Amino acid sequence: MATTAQIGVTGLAVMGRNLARNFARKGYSVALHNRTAARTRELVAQYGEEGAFVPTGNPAEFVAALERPRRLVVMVKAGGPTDSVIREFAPLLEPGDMIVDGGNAHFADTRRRERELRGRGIHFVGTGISGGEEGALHGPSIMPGGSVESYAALGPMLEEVAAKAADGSPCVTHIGPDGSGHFVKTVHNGIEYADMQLIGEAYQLLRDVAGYSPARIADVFREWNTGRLDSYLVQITADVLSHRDAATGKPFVDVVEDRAEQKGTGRWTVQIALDLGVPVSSIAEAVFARSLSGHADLRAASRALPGPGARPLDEAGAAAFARQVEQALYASKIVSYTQGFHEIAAGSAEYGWDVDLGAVAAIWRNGCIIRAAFLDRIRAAYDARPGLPSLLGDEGFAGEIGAAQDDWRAVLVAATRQGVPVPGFAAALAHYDALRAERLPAALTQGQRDYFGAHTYRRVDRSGSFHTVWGGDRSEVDA
Ligand code: NBP
Repeated sequence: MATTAQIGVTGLAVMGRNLARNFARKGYSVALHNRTAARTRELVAQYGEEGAFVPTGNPAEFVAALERPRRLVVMVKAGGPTDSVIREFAPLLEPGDMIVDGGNAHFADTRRRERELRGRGIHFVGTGISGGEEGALHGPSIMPGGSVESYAALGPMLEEVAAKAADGSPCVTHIGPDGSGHFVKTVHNGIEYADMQLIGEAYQLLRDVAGYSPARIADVFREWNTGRLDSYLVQITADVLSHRDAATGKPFVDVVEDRAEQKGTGRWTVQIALDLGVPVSSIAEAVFARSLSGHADLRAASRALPGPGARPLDEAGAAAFARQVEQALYASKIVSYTQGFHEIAAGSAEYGWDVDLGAVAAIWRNGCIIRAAFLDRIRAAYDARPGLPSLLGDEGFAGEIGAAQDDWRAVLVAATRQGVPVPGFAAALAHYDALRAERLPAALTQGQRDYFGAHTYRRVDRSGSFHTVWGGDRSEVDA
């Protein structure tokens, strides 16, 4: 077979198919392969007119169809299938070729695969791709990790197919070596969980405390979407809330089971944060909230537990409360992004990736699920101060949170009084207050640990480690 394709995609389910079409529509010749050949045939039959596709029937044909250095994109189910595809294709490749894993891999798997393939001279490019099937087709946000050489060969093509931010720049950047791209994609998804949870809490408060209908709440979200909360998730929230179920005529949101799934990446964000010792409490609460929602038996058994009665607000009170909820949502959002960026900074430091946080914010401005006007502000904050230890240290965000905090606290008081669960808002405010605190009860914790386990403590007034002889005369000794 002639060497004709500039890039190849193996794994032609929704994501791979649409990404292959995106490359072809941008003028690249694209070799196609899928374990089950019918998918390859279907793609060519349905979309063959869109560009130069080179369908192939087996791995050897696929590899032979690619120009060198080969760019081989793998879009199969993450985990075992990715390893089996690598086992199948790597022996057919030559030094300098690239395997681009666009699946949702765990970054530790990506580090392992990159190390193994590096030994054979093959570049393994673990690449986060966000935007779902529409994004894959029209322009996703792309987070590639891997060698500098591989980005030189691949980057220009990724820049063509990626989403473009409002200023025209492509939503892709070389994140850093080995697993950095998949790490950043994982945290993106964790932040997405938090965003969705916070929006959900705002909705529930407007429903239960303000007494608004879903259609009215949709209007509120539409209005918020014209301001600083302007984002894809707020926009689709308004659409979902205004939708009526055709079968019953009821609001769609009232006929959907209130049980959500928590899949790999949200959970990984929290697990990785625990390993790195990074407090991502808002993200963790979002994962736990989904998990709680799925415990149907536990919820059924607890439904009769006592709680406060409803205290309906009048029209003016409800409108004032809605304005407070906007403040609480925005302030909580700043905190959850602060936590997510902290996690990326910690991963970058741990693994020596040197991730540019401003560049990460820039490529999330479009194409991905958390795309939002807000990300331009985050990019500007990191660009102005690349070593910014926390987004809350940015004057602009600190000022906005300062202005929001009274309303934020008032919303939590109202939620608690009326028994509306707001774990995301509450965790975000607790995080904020803990960071502000002059003294934390960790001093007491250290005292307890020293009491029962002689774990020692440090003093505020002298260097060194100390232990108090609790069971004896309570004298203090150097430890
Ligand atoms: P799926 O995750 O559903 O995977 C289906 C594809 O994997 C098919 O092409 C299938 O081939 C192939 N495959 C499997 Br399963 N086992 C295989 C094996 N042992 N060897 C070779 N091929 C195998 O597809 P998707 O939803 O298009 O997602 C693709 C990747 O993109 C996943 O890693 C996903 O996490 C990631 N992702 C998805 C989204 C999204 O919105 N869906 C967004 C971002 C990233 P077959 O046709 O022969 O069964």
